[in-house]
Amino acid sequence: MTSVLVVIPTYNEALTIGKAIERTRGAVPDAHVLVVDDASPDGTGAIADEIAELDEHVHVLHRAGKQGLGAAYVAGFGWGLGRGYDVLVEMDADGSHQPEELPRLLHAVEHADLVLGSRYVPGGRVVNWPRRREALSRAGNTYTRLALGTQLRDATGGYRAFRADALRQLDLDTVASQGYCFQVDLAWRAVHRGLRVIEVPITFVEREQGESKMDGTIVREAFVRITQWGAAHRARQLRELVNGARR
Ligand SMILES: Nc1nc2c(ncn2[C@@H]2O[C@H](COP(=O)(O)OP(=O)(O)O)[C@@H](O)[C@H]2O)c(=O)[nH]1
Ligand SMILES: [Mg+2]
Repeated sequence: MTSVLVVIPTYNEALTIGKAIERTRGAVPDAHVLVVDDASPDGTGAIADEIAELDEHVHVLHRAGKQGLGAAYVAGFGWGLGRGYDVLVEMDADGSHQPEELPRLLHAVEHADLVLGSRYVPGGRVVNWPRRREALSRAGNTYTRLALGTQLRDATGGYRAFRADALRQLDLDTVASQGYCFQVDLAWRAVHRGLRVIEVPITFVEREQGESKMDGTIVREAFVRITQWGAAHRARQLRELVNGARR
């Protein structure tokens, strides 16, 4: 049977983490959950520890301080790959990603290397997001498609399932992306390697409790890095074209 680890990064999610774990355990009872907490000042890590003590399917990885979503996932994936899970899932703690949709992602990853939960394919939806936030997300995805020349509709989303053997091919030790461009980074690495990446529709629901950690630094990092990856990709294509013409 396939063993599944759902990795949930947290920073100040004391209000949401309990519910996220409970819903995940209910939706996919066989799966294990790993909370990766960056020493949240609001005590999220201690709440997760209490749950883990009572439930052997729940684990907690404590990190020294806030180092960004990307670093938290790299650490969580390392933990899970080292323990031999077959499938690793990314999921937010804040209720935006609905655990009840996870069985569909897990079903899809039986025939793919990476499944992206997608807000922007037919059937996908965004609920309660301020219009500005949705516009930013859509613009980010359009820019990503143009810069990298991919077909992906939602490369910035954070609800995904990876096959472990696919994840091992993505050279996680070289990932430097800290914020949400971590998501684009991994999707791009997977596409670039020729892995099977598919999108399945999800309904993303804006959080009702706690606060978003999204800020201008995260948006700028994403813009700069995606532009660099795109330029490097175009330069490579151009070199191949010139070399091909010479031959
Ligand atoms: N461990 C860790 N988790 C983080 C960090 N930044 C964000 N998160 C978590 O990543 C998930 C998505 O963040 P969120 O603020 O909801 O982003 P938004 O949905 O784009 O507004 C949540 O579970 C956060 O608690 C971080 O620096 N470290
Ligand atoms: Mg959120």
